[in-house]
Amino acid sequence: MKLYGFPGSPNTWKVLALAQHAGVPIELVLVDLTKGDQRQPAYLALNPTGRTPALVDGDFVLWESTAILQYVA
Ligand SMILES: N[C@@H](CCC(=O)N[C@@H](CS)C(=O)NCC(=O)O)C(=O)O
Repeated sequence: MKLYGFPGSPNTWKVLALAQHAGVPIELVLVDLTKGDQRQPAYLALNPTGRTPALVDGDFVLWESTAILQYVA
């Protein structure tokens, strides 16, 4: 699984915290909010809201951090 997010964001951090606590391996892919990466077409194709985080698990894409928490759990 890959988590597209920004480490300084609580919505990214809480997913990483749960994954670490639960022993679920997740690779963080940096979406640099300070550089506007969240508004680039490649990211908007994953998450049209332009907000982080977004989870990618194979062909499955999920956004909204609370939904991602439930999926990881
Ligand atoms: N309801 C969304 C909120 C996501 C959100 O607001 N993310 C912020 C970072 S904590 C963001 O990406 N902000 C960048 C922007 O709005 O341009 C969730 O829980 O995932």
